[in-house]
Amino acid sequence: MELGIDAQPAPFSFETTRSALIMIDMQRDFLLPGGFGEALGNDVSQLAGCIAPARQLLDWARSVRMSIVHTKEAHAPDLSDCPPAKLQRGAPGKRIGDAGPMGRILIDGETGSDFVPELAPLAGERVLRKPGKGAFYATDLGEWLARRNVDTLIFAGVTTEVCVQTTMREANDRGYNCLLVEEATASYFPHFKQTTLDMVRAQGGIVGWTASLAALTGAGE
Ligand code: TIU
Repeated sequence: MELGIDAQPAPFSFETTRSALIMIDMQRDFLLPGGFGEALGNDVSQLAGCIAPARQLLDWARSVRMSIVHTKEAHAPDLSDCPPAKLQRGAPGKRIGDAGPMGRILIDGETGSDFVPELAPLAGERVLRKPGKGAFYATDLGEWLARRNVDTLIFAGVTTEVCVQTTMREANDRGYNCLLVEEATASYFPHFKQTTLDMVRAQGGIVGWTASLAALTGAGE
C-alpha cells in the first residue's frame, strides 16, 4: 500500500511492503528502575510517556503487515562483545555485567535486557540483539532488510539522541528513507529529544523526516 503523510520538513511517501518499523531498545534496562539507564544516573521515569504511543505504532505496523524489527542493546554473558571502554561506563558495582535487581545489567537473557511487556515482540517479528548504539554495527540488519527489499525505515524507541539517532544516521548513510515518530520516542533529557527532532529534519531533512503518530496511523483510512 502506497501512503503519503504529513511530515516535517516535507510530506513523506512510502510503500508499506517496502518498509520496516525499527523499534529501538524498549527494554526494562532503559525504561525501568534498577537497569542500565538508572545505573548511568538517569531518571528513567522520563521514558514512561513513550510506551503507549510506541504500542499504538506497533499495533498500526502489525495491522498494515509491515516488517517489524525489535532491537535490544545487550551483551553476551562473557562480555566478549563489550569493548573495555564501554565496560567502564557507570558507577563501579553498577556497570555492564554487574548484578542488579533485574539480573546482570545489560546482559542478554537477563530480565532487565528483555522488552517491557507492552512492547513484547510477536512470533514472526525480528528480534535483533546489538552490542552498540547503532543497530547496523556488528549485526546482520543490512542484509536482513536487503533480502526483504526494504527502502524505508520507520523509527521509534529509546533513547532519541542515543540509539535512535545513531541508528537513523547509519540508515541514512546506507540510503534508506528514514522517518521518526515523534510521540513514540523519548530521552532522559526532554530537551535532547526536541533538539534531536530538530536536527533530523533540519537542512531539508539531512537525516530524515519526523511525523506525528496520528499522521501515520491515520494514513490510508
Ligand atoms: N544512555 C542512553 O541514553 N541510551 C543508551 O545507552 N542506549 C540506548 O539509547 N538504547
